[in-house]
This record gives sequence, C-alpha cells and structure tokens, in this order.
Amino acid sequence: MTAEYKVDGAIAVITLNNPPVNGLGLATRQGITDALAKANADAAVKAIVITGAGKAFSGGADIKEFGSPKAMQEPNLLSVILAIENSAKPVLAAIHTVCMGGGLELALGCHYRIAAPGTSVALPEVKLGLLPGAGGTQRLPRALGVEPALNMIVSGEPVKSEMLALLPGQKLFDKMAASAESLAAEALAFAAEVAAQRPLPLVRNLPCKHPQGDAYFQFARNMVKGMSKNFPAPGKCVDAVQAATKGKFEAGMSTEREIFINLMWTPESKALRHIFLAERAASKIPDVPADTPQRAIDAVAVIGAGTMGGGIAMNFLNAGIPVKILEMKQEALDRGVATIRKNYEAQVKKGKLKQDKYEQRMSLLSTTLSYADLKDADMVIEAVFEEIGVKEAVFKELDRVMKPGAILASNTSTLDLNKIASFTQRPQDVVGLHFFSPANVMKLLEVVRGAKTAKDVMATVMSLAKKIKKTAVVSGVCDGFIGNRMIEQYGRQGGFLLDEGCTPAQVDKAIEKFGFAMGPFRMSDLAGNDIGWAIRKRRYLEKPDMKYSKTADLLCEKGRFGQKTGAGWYDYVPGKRDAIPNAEVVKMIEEHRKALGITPRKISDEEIVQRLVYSLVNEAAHILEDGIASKASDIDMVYLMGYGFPIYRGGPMNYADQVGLFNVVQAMSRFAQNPLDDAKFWQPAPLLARLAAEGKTFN
Ligand code: T1G
Repeated sequence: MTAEYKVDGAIAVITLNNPPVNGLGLATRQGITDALAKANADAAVKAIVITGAGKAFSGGADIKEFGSPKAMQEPNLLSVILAIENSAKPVLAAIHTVCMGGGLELALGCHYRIAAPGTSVALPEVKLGLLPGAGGTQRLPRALGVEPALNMIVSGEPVKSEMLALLPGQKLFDKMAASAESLAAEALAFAAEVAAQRPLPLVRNLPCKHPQGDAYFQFARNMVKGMSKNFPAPGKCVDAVQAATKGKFEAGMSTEREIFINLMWTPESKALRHIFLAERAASKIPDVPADTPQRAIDAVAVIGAGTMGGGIAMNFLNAGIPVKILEMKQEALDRGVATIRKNYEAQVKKGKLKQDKYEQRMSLLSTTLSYADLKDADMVIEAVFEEIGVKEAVFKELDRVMKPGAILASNTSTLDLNKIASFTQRPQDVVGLHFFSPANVMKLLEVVRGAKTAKDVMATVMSLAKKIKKTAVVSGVCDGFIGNRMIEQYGRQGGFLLDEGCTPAQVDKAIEKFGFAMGPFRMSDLAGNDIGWAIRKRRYLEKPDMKYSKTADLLCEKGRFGQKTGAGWYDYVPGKRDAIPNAEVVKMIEEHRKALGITPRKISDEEIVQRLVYSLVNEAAHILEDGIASKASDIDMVYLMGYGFPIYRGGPMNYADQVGLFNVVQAMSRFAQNPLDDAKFWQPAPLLARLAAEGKTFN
C-alpha cells in the first residue's frame, strides 16, 4: 500500500509510503482518495492527518510517470487536492524532511498544516522546465504572500520550514512542531484541537494582492528574463502568479493549468526532466548491485601538486576528507599548496567561503616528499605527467608502499588504464578517475573501469564521487574514454569546415548560437592548442590513414598555442578573454586551401551545427556498441557536465532523439557525399542505423 490508513482514537492518519520520496504516483493518489472517503464515512473519525513515511513528506509528483498516461489518469493531483478541500472533516498535513512540488501543493489543499523544523520546502518544478501544476501558483501566494511565493516558484530553491514560519502574516504553517520526532504526536493533538472547528479554512479563500500590482509583475518579468535565456518556464511562473492576484481562484487555476500543459510538451522541459533522471541513473552500474559493500575512504593521497593535483585535492578537502600531497621537490609542493590557498582565499574574498571553513580545509592538507608517508591512505590518485613511463614508475612505487585494499586511481585522460594497472600486482584495486580541468570546479568525473577493476572499488568510487559533488559517469577503457573520444570527431569536423571555406569565428558563432558555451576554436585556445597537437602527433602516428585538416598543426608551428601565448586561432589582450579574430590566421587558412586546390564555398550555420553535433552522436553510437558507455543518458551527462553542451537541449543523444534519428542519418548520408569530408566516418554506426530504421530513440 503506498498510502496507509489507520485510526488513532478519533483521528484518522493517512501515511504516504511510496519510497524513495513518496512520489505522488497514481497508486498513491488513489490511496489518498480512498482513505479520505473511508475517514469521512467513519463516524468515529473527527479529523484526518496526512503525513509521509521515511525520508520525506513527499518529493512531489512522480517524475518517472511523466509522459505516460498514468500522470494525468484520475484521480490526478488536482482531484486529490479538491477531495481534501471538500472533506467534511478537517484534514491536517504533518510535514517533515522534504515537502516539494506536488507534495507542497497537496499540503496547501489541507485545512491546516503543522511542520517540523528543518523541513526543506520547495516548488522546484521550474527546474524541470515546468511550473507548479496542482495549484501551487495560486495557493502559495495566498498562504505566503505574493513576493516570497514568486521567489520560491521562480527559483525552485528549497527554504527551511522555520524560515517560512517567520514570514509576517504567513498562513502556510498553522503550527511548528518542536521537532521531527514530536511531529506525529503534536499533529494528533492539533487535529483533536481543531476537530470541531467550522467553517474549515481553505487557502483558496485567502486574499491575494500585491500593492504595486502590474508594475511589480513587470519588474519581476524583466528580472526573470535576464536569468532564463532559452528557458520559457520562469517567465510563465510570473504570468501564473500574476493571474492569482487577479481575484477569481478558478480563473487563476485554469491559467496555471493551460501554462503547465504547454510547458510539459516543450523540448526544454523534456530535456530538463531527462537530465534529472539521467544524472541519477549515471550512478547505477548494471552489474554492480546497489548494496555492494564499499571500502572506507577516510584519508586520500594525491601524487602531483600541479594544476590537476591541486584541484583534485581541493575536492576532498571540501568534503572534509584529509589529503596528503606528494611531490618530488619541495618547491613544487610549496607552489601547489600556495595555489590551493590562493583559490580558497579568492572564494573567501567573494564571500563564497567562510574564513573558518577555509582554515578547517587547509588543516586537512598535508604534504610529503616520501612515498613511505602514503602507506595509511585509503586511496591514492596520481595526477602526474601524461606519459606512460612516468605512470609506470609511479604505480610501481605505489604498489610497493600502499596498504592492501587501498584504491590506486589514475587521473589519466588519454593513456590505457589496463596498461597502468598491469604495472601493479593488484589490478583489481586500480581505477581511472578522470577529472576535468579545473578539477575543483568541473562537475564531471569519468570513472574508468579497468578490465580487472573490482566491483567494490567501483561502488566505492561512485559513492565517493557523490560525496565530492561530482557527476560520475562510468567509462570503459578506450582512447579518450567517452568525452575525448567524441571530441576528436567534433574537432576533425571543425578542421574540415575551415578547409572547405569557413573561418574559425564563423564555426564558433554558429555552434555558440546553437547553445554551446564555446565553439571548438575558442575552446581549443582556452585548453591550449599544443595539447591537441601532442595528441594528434601520437594518435595519427597510430592511424596514418586518418584524414584530418592540417590547419591546427600549421597554427601550432607558428607557436600560436592560444590564450596562454596570447595568440591562437584568435588574438587575446592580456587579462581579457575576448577572442579577437586574426587576419593572419584567416590568411593562413586561405593559403592552405589554395595549396590543397580547394575552392572555398559558403557553408550554412545549419550545416556547421549538424556536422559538429552529429559527429558527436555517431561516435557516441559506436561508444555504446563497444560497451564503453552502458547507456545513452550517460553520454548526455558527459557532454552536458564536461563539454558545455546546452542544458536546454538535454545532451547530444537527447537532442538527436528530438531531431529524429532518421533525420540524423539522412543528414549524415549527405555529408558522406562531400569529397573533402570523411565519407567512412559518416557511415552511421550500426546501432544508429538500426534505431533510425526502426523509428526508435537512444534514450
Ligand atoms: N518523482 C520520482 N522520483 C523521485 C522524485 C520525484 N519527484 N524525487 C526524487 N526521486 C527519486 C530519484 O530519482 C532517486 O531515485 C531517488 O528518488 C533519490 O533521489 C504537479 C508536476 C526529493 C530533494 O522536482 O529534488 O510535483 O535514482 O538522489 O538527494 O506541480 O530527489 O534512487 O531510483 O535526488 O535525498 C517536483 C525532485 C516534481 C523534486 C531528494 N518535485 N527531487 O534528494 O535523493 S514535479 C521535484 C529532488 C511536480 C506538480 C509537479 C530530490 C529530493 P533512484 P535523490 P536526495
């Protein structure tokens, strides 16, 4: 039963019990209305309490039901709330821990509300590209006041119950319980107290006005427009709350309903809902049970105090885990610690970090020049120079000194993890933790599973990733894992586009208009063109027949490595990030074209975007076939969290699904006709061809 019913004296208690967060799925909604009818039919029952079992009152409508007929099937949430309001006996919501979305809307339909302190209260629908669709935009302004309600609805952020209870004139909470533990007893007492009170108070009957009226909402609309580029929902939240101030409750409800249904079908909302589930699905590994025992990680060691080592160390310090950093020379250690200190001090200066927190984190950091000092660490992460010989020396040393059961992790981004594991006697303890620079900022973490990596090591690092607030995605072992293997094809297309007639600025502008944070050339200037140059030299030695544009090599031969040399594809003024097109570079590209005998052609933005994005999709389909990634949504998470793919498009695979895989394959067959492109690459991966032919999707 997902809505349990019991009578305690003269009080009926309905307990939502739909783990993990009492999502208001169809069965739960049905359970509530059945229990309400039962309580109203039982003369011995004088009042009714609704509460939630486990770690939530309710996390809202069941997101997993969206898009299925169940979501709208009667009794839908509106009907359940109406049944509560129309109950002849008083209905109280006893709220604790989490009360969000439809859960809060359900509570707002009750006649009374008692909350435990510390409850996270929110209407987070806007984060799913929606707005509250069961009266939240009409009742919360009446219960809390227009401005605090609008702030909550537009931000979607949780507010603690005790803070809301302090708002002057608020009618959200009639009572605050002393604690979560005493909530049940206090709710029963409160129910007995109001059992005979009539008329039953209804939030819908409360007044709803704003002194500045339309002027306020115009101000709110302008504010929201600035922060919600590409997302329609926040602006619609303002419209719905404004409708609440126009008087008639029912009219406001129909405005909310119309907007809600329209938003439900927008690509932006589908993308955000996909991301919500994809982020959580990424932490699940098909063949590693959720209850796999984990190794305790109470102390971490990091090898290398460079940019990556320092950034990696900060993640663990931020999570309260002590870190010991090892370097070869004292001055390298001093430099690394100074950089960590500088990063924290910058956060303290911006008010993002309290001084005492900063000092506490620094107190968890220690350094050493000797491997012997690492023997008590539960996990070690090496972030040394990206060269297999160096990795071999480090892992042989780690194998010698680390205690049995310690996890040996490599931050390698391009080398073979299985080879690295073979340098030790304990390949089952070796795993890849590919952080993205800057490691203390980027949320993405590729967890590279070696052929012999133990399942409990995988379970441990996935759970640790959550603790250090990373979105972890499991990758198998291949050149470039998931993200960098895909970006190679994306970069190749960028080069071909230059050879065929584009300038770097034209390519960047087209894909930035599509929504990428940075186009391929600005991004390469930021990362350093010499990085790609070194990888190309190594990679194309192994694949001499691989076709690619030589323009990037010509650029590097001129020493134009990007922002770090003040010049790359673009010029840069010291201290500024603006990418200034450079005529010399354009001329270099033109001359290169001439040398190839290519007559430049005008290439549309649409073709630029399709070739860049579909090159990601096709390579991703191969990655899925090769078992390097276990699900398409994992690949979306990699590109959203690590490569600036626009959130409102939900990732390359979600975007391809929305375009239609048949259309993607059609476009690819056109690109394959282009003699200057790589016809072989544009043969659709068998998985992609099959899904397209069957009219199916990746996700
Ligand atoms: N529906 C279905 N499953 C949900 C869920 C929900 N609303 N919320 C969480 N889960 C699952 C989640 O997928 C994961 O499942 C597990 O619970 C733990 O989640 C009409 C239409 C509640 C603060 O947007 O913010 O109401 O991966 O890892 O860190 O107006 O989950 O274990 O299988 O996040 O403790 C509005 C979204 C819905 C709340 C708990 N509600 N959830 O955080 O656990 S739309 C939301 C959260 C709506 C009405 C509209 C958080 C949490 P699994 P978790 P957590």
